[in-house]
Amino acid sequence: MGQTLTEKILDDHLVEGELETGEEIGIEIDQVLTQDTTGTLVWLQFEALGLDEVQTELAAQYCDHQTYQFDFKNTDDHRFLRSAAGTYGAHFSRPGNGICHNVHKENFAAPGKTMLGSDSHTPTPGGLGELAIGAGGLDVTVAMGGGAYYIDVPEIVNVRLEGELPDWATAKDVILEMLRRLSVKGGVDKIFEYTGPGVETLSVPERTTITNMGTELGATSSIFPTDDNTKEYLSRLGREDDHVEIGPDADAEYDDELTIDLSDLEPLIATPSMPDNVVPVREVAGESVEQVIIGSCTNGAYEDILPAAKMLEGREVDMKTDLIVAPGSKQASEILARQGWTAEMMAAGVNFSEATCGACIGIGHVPASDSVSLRTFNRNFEGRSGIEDDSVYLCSPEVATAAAIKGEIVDPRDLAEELGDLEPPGLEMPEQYDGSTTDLIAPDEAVDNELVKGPNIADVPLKDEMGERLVGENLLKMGDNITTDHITPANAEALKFRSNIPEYANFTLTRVDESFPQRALDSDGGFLVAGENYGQGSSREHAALCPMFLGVKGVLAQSFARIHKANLFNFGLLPLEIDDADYERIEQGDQIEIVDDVAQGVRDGKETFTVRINDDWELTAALNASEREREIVADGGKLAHTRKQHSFGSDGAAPADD
Ligand code: MIC
Ligand code: SF4
Repeated sequence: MGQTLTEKILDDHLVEGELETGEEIGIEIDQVLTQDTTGTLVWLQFEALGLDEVQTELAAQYCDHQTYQFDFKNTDDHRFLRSAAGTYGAHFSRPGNGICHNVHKENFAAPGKTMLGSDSHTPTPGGLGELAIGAGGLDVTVAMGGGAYYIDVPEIVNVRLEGELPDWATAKDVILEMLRRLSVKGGVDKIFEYTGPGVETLSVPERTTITNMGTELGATSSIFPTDDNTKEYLSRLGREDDHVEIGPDADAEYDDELTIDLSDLEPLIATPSMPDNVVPVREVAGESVEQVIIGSCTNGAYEDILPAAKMLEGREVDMKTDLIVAPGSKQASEILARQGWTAEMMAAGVNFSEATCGACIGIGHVPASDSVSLRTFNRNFEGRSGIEDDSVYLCSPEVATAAAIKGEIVDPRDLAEELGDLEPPGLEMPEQYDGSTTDLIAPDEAVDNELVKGPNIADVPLKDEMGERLVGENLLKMGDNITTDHITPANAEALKFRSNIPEYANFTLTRVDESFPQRALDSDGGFLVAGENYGQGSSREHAALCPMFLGVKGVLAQSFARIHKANLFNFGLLPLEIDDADYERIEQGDQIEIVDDVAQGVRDGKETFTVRINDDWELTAALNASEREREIVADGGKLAHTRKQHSFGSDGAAPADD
């Protein structure tokens, strides 16, 4: 039987286990990506494990999320990251050089490689045939130390693309169509492999828009085969040597299949406040728009900004609307500036930002109260923009620019008809991506060789081994699709404490219940209860670490998002699954006791636990965990577990993780 592309790459990197759907395997990681708001913990944990040199082929540390440096704490984080990259042997991308996924795509993404990144949109280079997976920081730390990455082999879904995109429909509409069909939890534990005749009609930048936003499906990763388009793209980047021809065998068998006829697509938009609330743009046309932002790791590339520039030629941004362009990389900014497009756009009313995540997580350009903001981003979770009752829509650069011109949501096809001379801009790449690389410091150019820690950089808290008894109060009952932005927000006020867990913990779940951190601290510890897809969104391990710091011992949920569940294990919190009826019955404030010797049960492979509520009734909760995850959680988390299993020599000997 032939292999899928995913199976080929996994097979090539397999160090443990059987390549069977649902089985846990260990794979070797070639490349590692970290960014500023998750990277500080990654390096602190690298230090805590006693490792002294990066063991992967390549590691790159980016500074992209909080580049405005509102507080010295952010700047200290960046200085610490530069010192860690220099000390341990990673590339360092300076603040302002661009968003990790964009800069990585331009400089390092390579077909056939595996990558692990401490950011949920790590799968972006799947558009170039790299198998890239987002994970919690501690998993990234261990991989960077040379340890395997363990994962249950996901289902591999064949997404067959047919036809060709019509005018004004874009790659963003392909992924919005996937979200419309499958929802934000439709991709959990799945890898989407794109195949079919439609693939060759899409350029690499279009493919990376799709693989980037595959994360919003909850997917483990998304990947395209390589072809002449990949080769050409790499050669424009000056990296033709990285090209490898890879794809699935003709007789590959998939776990599932779906077809998208590209020629049926039309401009789509995700309405507030979930990326899967997708409708045709025409359904919401006429809605007045006060702010439009073109940028982010999904649609902030040169190829995304140029269409906006072309649409604005000879036109102006509507007077009631602000149009902000936040390029994904400084290279994109530099090339657009040299070509004169930046000046043209400025003259048309565009406000140019530095290359940063910024507004995507509510840092800068917070929308006005009671207003509509249209963004080319990937997430519109309620409140993420920096104001609680926000109204954020997600769309392509073409739809965004049309709205900026008209001052209201409009299908660009209708605007073109109204204006008479508005042509579909299409997709164009520069002859060569020839921006300067001064902001990327290679390991052999490192400027530091020891860690530099500011006063806000604290040690990572540890948890004790799991005991026999697990009891406590139900501290908070939540609904479905609780995001990591609800658990540990990423706005400017909170983000400066990403390297200081005791301080950051004060923000835990305050977006659901302001009194939560204090109540949790005042209690003798307890549990969280949630509905479906708990912990969707970001890879931030803080969403497990902060509750742990406040005394949370476990989470009872109907289901979990993949990365968050791994983070719960990694920090010693028990993720238990409960059914609908028990979820309905259990109430906030209830006393929860997990019956029997919990630690022993976890280690012995017990799959269900009896949970006594208020000494009055009982429910059965399931623990879906591998042997390895059971040992990790029972040891009190991965840091304690890894230390217990191995001692690392001063040569940076690799932790095998089990
Ligand atoms: C996000 O888009 O939510 C983030 C901010 O990039 C996060 C990472 C973080 O929380 O620092 C992600 O996607 O993992
Ligand atoms: Fe940055 Fe937004 Fe992309 Fe996250 S989703 S990496 S915050 S641009």
